Amino acid sequence: VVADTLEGRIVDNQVYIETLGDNAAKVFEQTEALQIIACGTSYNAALVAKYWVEHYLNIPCLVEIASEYRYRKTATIPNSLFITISQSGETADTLAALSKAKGEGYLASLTVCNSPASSMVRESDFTLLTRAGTEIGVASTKAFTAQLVSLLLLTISIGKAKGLDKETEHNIVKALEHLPSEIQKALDQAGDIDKLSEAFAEKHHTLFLGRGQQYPIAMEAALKLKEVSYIHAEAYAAGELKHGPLALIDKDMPTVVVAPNDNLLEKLKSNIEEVRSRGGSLFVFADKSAKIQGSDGITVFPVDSSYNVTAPIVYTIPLQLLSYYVAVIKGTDVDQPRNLAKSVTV
Ligand code: F1P
Repeated sequence: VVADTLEGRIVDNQVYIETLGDNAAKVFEQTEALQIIACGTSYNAALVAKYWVEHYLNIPCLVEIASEYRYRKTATIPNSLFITISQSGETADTLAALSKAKGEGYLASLTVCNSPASSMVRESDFTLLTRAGTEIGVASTKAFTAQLVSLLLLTISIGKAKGLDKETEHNIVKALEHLPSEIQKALDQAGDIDKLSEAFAEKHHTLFLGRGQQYPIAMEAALKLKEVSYIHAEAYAAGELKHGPLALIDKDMPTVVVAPNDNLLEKLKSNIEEVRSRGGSLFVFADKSAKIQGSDGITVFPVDSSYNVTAPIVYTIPLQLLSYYVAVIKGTDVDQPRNLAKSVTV
């Protein structure tokens, strides 16, 4: 899916996004802020984009859940671009937010969408197709990784119109080119995740922790576990632990930590210790180079990810697989979870 999403969009180390059309570059040149609106998994993708946009483009990126944005009095940052993200392109709240945005003074609207023939594509000025194919399952999985790849391509595209330096663009493109093989390596670990999932199936709750651009990945991992295995799961920015969630830690509360080897790793190691010293059992998805030791109470699952910028996409794979295998053990219907609909049109 990731390879399909990238296919033809990187040529000679440059990003080309044909579905956006020629006029997009003119709008991007004027763009001084982004407002992204989405629901569910698509909202978590938007939160990752916020980290990328503010880090690489140095412009504000506001992210809001569609069902909140559509009903409140909002204020628009001058010269901002309105973006919706949706797998189905038919989600009622996101469509209503798009319709509301038309009277709010945005430069233009753009949708990152998986369905070419959808209402969202029809109603938006620009479209960036995610090309994830048909999602059979109700819970978004391949649409999520395709959204992330698309949002990173979009970040570069906006960046180019706003003078992003060539070296940064080149480094991000290099990371994207290596992504399909990194994803494949993660998929090859499915058997190990299957074994790991046994530790979760009997539990009633799970905590997920992440920092920086991996915090939204922890949120998505918690959402997936909830959706397909019906285990109560919550995600926290690891720095928030001491502001409340630490009270939940005991031997019956597994804590999953997303721990790539980045500039936040040392902080994250202290958070791991905060949980371990209170008797919590930890499952740390860590970069091989992060040198996190497994011990009593700490199980380390190695993840191979060489590029910081694309690490959120790579770490998503084992976490999605974890939900899948827990659901298989519990015998829930992974493709059609109870009470959920593929396209939330009301
Ligand atoms: C949003 C969403 C999905 C979720 C489920 C219900 O849909 O919350 O993320 O997995 O399918 O709807 P969309 O706007 O991305 O189609």
